[in-house]
Amino acid sequence: RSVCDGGSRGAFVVLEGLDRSGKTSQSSKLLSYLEGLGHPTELWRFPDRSTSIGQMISAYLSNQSQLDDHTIHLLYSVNRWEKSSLMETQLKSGTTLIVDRYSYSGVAFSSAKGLDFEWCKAPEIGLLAPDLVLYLDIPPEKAAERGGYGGERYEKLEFQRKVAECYLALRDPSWKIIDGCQSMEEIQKQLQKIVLDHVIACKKGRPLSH
Ligand code: DGP
Ligand code: NA
Ligand code: NA
Repeated sequence: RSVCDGGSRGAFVVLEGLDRSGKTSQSSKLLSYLEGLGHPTELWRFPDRSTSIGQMISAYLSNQSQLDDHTIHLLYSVNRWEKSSLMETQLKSGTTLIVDRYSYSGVAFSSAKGLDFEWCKAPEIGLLAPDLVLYLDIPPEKAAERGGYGGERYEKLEFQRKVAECYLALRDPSWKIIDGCQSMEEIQKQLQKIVLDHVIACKKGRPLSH
């Protein structure tokens, strides 16, 4: 469903990958890059821990609370839904959004626990669709070596291996797969080119869809 009247708008760009794949650093570099070129840009991330739902997710991730796998799955989804109208407003006002994780994390991390793949996708249906999905591809072993696992619930090699398999099942040909083992500079160079192309296409009125 197309919701845009064709006017100039921002691009909705999602970065996905395993924990420690480098998404967060690359996202902030993209923000500076686009701002430097004069494109209004915001950095978003999911889970957004600032809302009350986000605080429940954060408590779960730091093992301060226990929740059934289905329950936490739905909370992550609610956390995206509660931000969706603001997201749409910002995009339509011409702001590009660089988003660190989205529905794909939702499906990959929960189906890695063994939840049904289709069940996991269901609550994401109808959310705004990104214009571009960038996947930072890094072997789970390599991510684990980066030594930055902060001790949150999912930051364990065995689990990240399963997440990697689920991302693979989820991938579609429109995703841009970036080799996350390259240098930070090389990765940023590749991301900048792809993202700028999309920012320009969206400015020219490519429709926004659900
Ligand atoms: P981050 O703040 O990006 O480190 O994300 C926290 C952790 O939560 C990370 O291990 C990835 C995981 N995660 C992110 N989004 C979702 C989601 O929608 N569902 C599930 N089950 N896990 C998610
Ligand atoms: Na994390
Ligand atoms: Na992260």
